[in-house]
Amino acid sequence: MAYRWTNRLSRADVTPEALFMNRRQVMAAAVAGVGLAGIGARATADEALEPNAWEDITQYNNFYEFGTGKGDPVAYADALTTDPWTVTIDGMVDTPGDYSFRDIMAEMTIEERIYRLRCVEAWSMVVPWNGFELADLLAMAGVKPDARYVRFETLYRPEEMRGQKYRTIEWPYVEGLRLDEALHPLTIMATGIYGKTIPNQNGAPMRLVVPWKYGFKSIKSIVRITLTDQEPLNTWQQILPNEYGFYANVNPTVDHPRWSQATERKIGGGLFSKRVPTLMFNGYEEDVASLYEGMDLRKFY
Ligand SMILES: Nc1nc2c(c(=O)[nH]1)N[C@H]1C(S)=C(S)[C@@H](COP(=O)(O)O)O[C@H]1N2
Ligand SMILES: [Mo]
Repeated sequence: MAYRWTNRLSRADVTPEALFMNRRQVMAAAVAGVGLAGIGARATADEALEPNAWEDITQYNNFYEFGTGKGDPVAYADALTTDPWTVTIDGMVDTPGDYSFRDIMAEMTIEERIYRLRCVEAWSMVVPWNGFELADLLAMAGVKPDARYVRFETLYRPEEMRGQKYRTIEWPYVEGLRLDEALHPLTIMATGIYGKTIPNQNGAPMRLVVPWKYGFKSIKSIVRITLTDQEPLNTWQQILPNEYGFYANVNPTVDHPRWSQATERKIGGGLFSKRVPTLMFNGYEEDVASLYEGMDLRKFY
């Protein structure tokens, strides 16, 4: 605990809560503005008026379980029952079993971590998470020496997660980390944001946060954690292997095949604000670069 990371952000850096919660509407309003301005003065004044980027931002969806429409998670996530909640921890652990979320919470120490969140679609925010280190949870179950990876699964419950009635992706949503990434003190399980219990739309009751990786690695509403010696095949890698890899480390020098990763649009920076440069490992280079020493980050994207 009390781990000090290099890139300490402060309260002043945090994306205002209203913007964090209403980012879809904010972005949609920005696009409407662009539409009205046409290619007039206002549009040309915006150096970053890239139609594709706008489209990527407004059409992003960050909780496919509730649908692919941009407002779906906010509109439909309330239907999810998060109490009681059971997390199965299995595979290469000493004490596999079903752990109730309440029991987990009773064991863990909750602290605040202010982290950057950089989506693969080139937008970013600064989020004050509340949570505990994943390493502490894994220690509860006891990791066996042969384990090398951790595989995570989101709940599959189509009665409450209406997006799961459609085969947009192969359910359940799956993510994975190498064991050393999972045990890194920056890696947390978030149970709150902005000092409150985490809202359903953001992955209640418990979601992963790995701040040096693209947002899609931060799997929401986790029900299963499996220790394994096989590299897990994560959802986006399975659907679009040329675009999304296993590692998904934030890296401004490795572009997505369809857009640049050199810069990002900071939510809260103003509707027509300049894009800001994307930082290597999302600004956590000093903390995590050693995990990838000698690896070709272009190959292991
Ligand atoms: N189960 C699940 N987890 C998910 C997603 C998803 O669709 N389903 N979207 C991911 C993506 S692409 C991002 S950017 C983050 C967004 O988290 P936020 O909505 O809390 O900002 O959640 C990630 N976790
Ligand atoms: Mo994302």
